[in-house]
Amino acid sequence: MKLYDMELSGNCYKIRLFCALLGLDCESVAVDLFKGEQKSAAFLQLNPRGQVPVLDDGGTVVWDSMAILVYLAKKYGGESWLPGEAEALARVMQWLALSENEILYGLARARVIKLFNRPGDLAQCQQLGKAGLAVLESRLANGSWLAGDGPTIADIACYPYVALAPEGDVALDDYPQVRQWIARIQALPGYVGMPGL
Ligand SMILES: N[C@@H](CCC(=O)N[C@@H](CS)C(=O)NCC(=O)O)C(=O)O
Repeated sequence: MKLYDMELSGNCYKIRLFCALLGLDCESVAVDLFKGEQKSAAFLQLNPRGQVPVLDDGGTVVWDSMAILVYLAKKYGGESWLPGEAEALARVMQWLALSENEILYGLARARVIKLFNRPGDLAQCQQLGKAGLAVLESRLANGSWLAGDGPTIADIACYPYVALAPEGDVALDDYPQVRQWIARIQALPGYVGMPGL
């Protein structure tokens, strides 16, 4: 299994983390985003969006971190990571939606504006990110994990950019439940970190 990867990308880290938790061997193939390798003709054959992460599992190519988490959970993870029952599956999907909206366009974007000097409205991203954190905080006041009694891919999808929020100048001091949830994820057997975590 190969992951087209970038070390500082939280979206790529989601996949490295999930593979580690599942005990899967995954070779990392570095893609240099600063040189624009993700827009090369060869890479666009893998992902027409021109983004990492992309997974190649023995010729099955899947792009987008959310889709890759679903693929890995279904193929190698089992029911606990992605349940099939209607309500339980919908609960996971709710948090995947949050990960691709408030977390990606809020917290992750604030981080790239600060860390990589990317253009964007920092204050607006921080405000959106905080709205997402408030939703997480209220859920985690009533449960240890986002979508059920144990960890699911919802937790893996939300975790990286929430834990990295201080790199976008969004402090986690006001979100004690979120901080405890971060500690619970970091205590999972097989957990691996990334730069900044
Ligand atoms: N929704 C996508 C977002 C992927 C994404 O934004 N990837 C970034 C790195 S974190 C990227 O490749 N950026 C380079 C570009 O867009 O040119 C996912 O979850 O995989």
